[in-house]
Amino acid sequence: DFPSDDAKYHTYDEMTAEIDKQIAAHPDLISKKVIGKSHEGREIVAIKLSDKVGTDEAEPEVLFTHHQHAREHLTVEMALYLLKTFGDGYGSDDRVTKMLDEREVWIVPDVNPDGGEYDIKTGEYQSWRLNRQPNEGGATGTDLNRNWAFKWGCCGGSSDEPGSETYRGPKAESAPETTVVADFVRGRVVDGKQQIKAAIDFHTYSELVLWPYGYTTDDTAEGLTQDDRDAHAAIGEKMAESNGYTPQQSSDLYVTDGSIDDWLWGDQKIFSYTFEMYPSSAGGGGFYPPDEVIEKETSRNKDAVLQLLENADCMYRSIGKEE
Ligand code: 0X9
Ligand code: CA
Ligand code: CA
Ligand code: CA
Ligand code: ZN
Repeated sequence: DFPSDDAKYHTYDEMTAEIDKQIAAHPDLISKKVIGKSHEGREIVAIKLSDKVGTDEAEPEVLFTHHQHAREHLTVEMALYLLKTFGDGYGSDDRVTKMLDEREVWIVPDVNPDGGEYDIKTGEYQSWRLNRQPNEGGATGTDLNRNWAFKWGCCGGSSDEPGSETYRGPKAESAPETTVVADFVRGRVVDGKQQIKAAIDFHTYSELVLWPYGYTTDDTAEGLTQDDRDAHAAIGEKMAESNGYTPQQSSDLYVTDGSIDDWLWGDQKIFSYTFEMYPSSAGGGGFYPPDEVIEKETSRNKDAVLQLLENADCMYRSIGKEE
């Protein structure tokens, strides 16, 4: 379990109970489906929020993913915050109501449940990042955010050594957790069209809003035109204005390959962002900020999330170009 000082954080079971409670309170608005299982057999779920939640309507879809990295527990709280804010805000909060009427929101609250549970198992944090899949040679774990099937292992932005904190796995999508989420995203292609238009993958920490690509420091690249880059940047900068994070291309931080944001854009043409949440530096608690900050640091992203939803029908409007 979490250390008693941090009891407000949710374990996997507590997260599941909270999701089920929100669904019971708002059955017309929230549903969930099990999209697959982790290496150790835990259910990975996708929560859907929309009016007429039981119907696949022709509305832009937006995806939020959380907790690829085990020790980044604040991102699960971010998912639960979104669930509560949208569930309870429908009918009273005008922006929320409009977005649930006109969008379909998907939340994958826990991409790496095995790693997350391992990190808190002893009651003392383990600083664990990876999943819990064994490797040849004895080291455990793959960095899920280096395991995606776009430019996998291309560019020195990951490691081929089991035991490394950025071990990319023996091949792309070798981790079941990656495949489960990738299959879910691929499954949102209906009549040849990807329904998901935009996405945020939540991490901690550094207070950043990042956009593709991570594999190259070039601003544009194959499949990422100047307009694509400019629209990512325009909306990324506006979102960062609202939460006070720093906006930049992800490779400005450091080069990565096989990360989810590059795959979402490069393979699926989904506008994709990585948010690095609180704190801005190790001084604020690093990967383990105290539970007292959860409310403030999750609600801090409400406006940014609404902005992304509001732009999702036409991301190019942000640069004065309708599609
Ligand atoms: O290295 C990562 O995967 C992310 N940082 S973290 O400290 N949470 O591990 C940053 C990923 C940003 N996206 C890309 N660089 N593509
Ligand atoms: Ca506390
Ligand atoms: Ca709907
Ligand atoms: Ca739909
Ligand atoms: Zn991370």
